[in-house]
Amino acid sequence: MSLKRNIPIIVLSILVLFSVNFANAESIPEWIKNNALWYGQGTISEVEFLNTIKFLIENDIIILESKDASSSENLSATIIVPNGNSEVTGIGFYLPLNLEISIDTAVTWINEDSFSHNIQSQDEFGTVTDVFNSPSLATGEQFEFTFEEDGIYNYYCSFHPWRVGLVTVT
Ligand SMILES: [Cu+2]
Repeated sequence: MSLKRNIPIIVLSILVLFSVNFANAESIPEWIKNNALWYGQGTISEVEFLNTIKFLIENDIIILESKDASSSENLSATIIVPNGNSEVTGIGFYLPLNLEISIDTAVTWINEDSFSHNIQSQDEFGTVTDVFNSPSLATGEQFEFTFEEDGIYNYYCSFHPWRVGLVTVT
């Protein structure tokens, strides 16, 4: 297996796995530009070429930021309380009815109904718990809660107790 043939794949992988910030291109030393040229011409070895990339990373000329680290800081999801949510007829389910999220996701309920609602966590027997409890939310108001532990969370609206929803955290 030729490392040289795989260099473009390796470099592409770095670009995919990380968001790469190239600092000022003028900060790239001349000898590195030459190394890239020489590597393309086969004058220097693969190891020497990789060392130039290593140099760029170690000297913060190529700045790698892990996408995993940056995206886990702002996980978020939304549950809509839609028009018709107050009615007992079966329309107006929470959207989505069962929200599936990862730990540390901030969930925002948005009341888009013309009636006020609240969001009250419940145990599996329907008893209100103090995990998350919103005040009364008028039309357009919202409530946010961040789920820090896995589990299946039931909730309902105390004004319209037939209206139940689920958040599944894994
Ligand atoms: Cu309600």
